[in-house]
Amino acid sequence: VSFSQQTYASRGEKHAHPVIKQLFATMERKKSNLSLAADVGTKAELLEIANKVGPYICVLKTHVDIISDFDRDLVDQLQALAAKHDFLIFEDRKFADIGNTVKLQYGGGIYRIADWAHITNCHVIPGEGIIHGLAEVGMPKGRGLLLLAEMSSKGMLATGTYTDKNVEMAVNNDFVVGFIGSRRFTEERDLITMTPGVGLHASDDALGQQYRTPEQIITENGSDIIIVGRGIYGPGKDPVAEAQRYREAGWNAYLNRINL
Ligand code: 5FU
Repeated sequence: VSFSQQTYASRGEKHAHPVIKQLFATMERKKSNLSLAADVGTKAELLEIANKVGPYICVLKTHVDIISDFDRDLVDQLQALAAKHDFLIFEDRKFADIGNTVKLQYGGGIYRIADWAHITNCHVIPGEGIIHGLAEVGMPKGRGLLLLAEMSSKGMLATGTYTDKNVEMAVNNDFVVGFIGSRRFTEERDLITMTPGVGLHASDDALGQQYRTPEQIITENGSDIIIVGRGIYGPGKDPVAEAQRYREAGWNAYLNRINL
């Protein structure tokens, strides 16, 4: 039976990676396959939305390098919110350099991403060494890595053999727990997919972002988690009401899938 037809709970029980075990258990407890893309510019705004929307999400996705007043206290407070509301933290860093450099970027600098992000991601454009470099830092800390097998934006170049190579590298590296992309890519090791570019009735933005619905992504394509940003906190929106809506839409799409 394909992993797409199994429950998150049963996949979590069998999963070999501690982060994904924890993730599936959280998803089942909260009945949520929703990740919030919290692209706000200040520490106060990030903490506010994480606290408000936290009860409805399984993963908080961050871009820490857009926070103008980032500091260590932000990380401490985010971790406290992750514990309070039961969610994981995914820093959408998109590493893309040689193994030795990404090692320094992941473990060090101002952000010290490996110290607090359960999950991060990378492009495999430099070759497999990028995974090995990140694994040296992240594996001992029990972290997990997603590969950018596809992107959501118009004209993106991650297609065909490049996408296939992502899948091959993921299967062969235990530090990799899944993909960013639009669908389920493989039945090996239950590698998960998280999908950005999700909107209930959003039109594509002016800078190339393309949106699909939770039904297309979860029910039809077999992805595991929807990532939603502006659909939740865009102009004029009530973030709590929208998060509840997306959580319900994502969960119903999942129920429809496992009942197929
Ligand atoms: F890898 C990707 C991708 O292919 N598309 C994306 O949109 C990541 N993203 C991120 O998801 C992007 O950086 C934003 O943080 C988020 C989408 O936000 P939106 O407001 O829902 O469009």
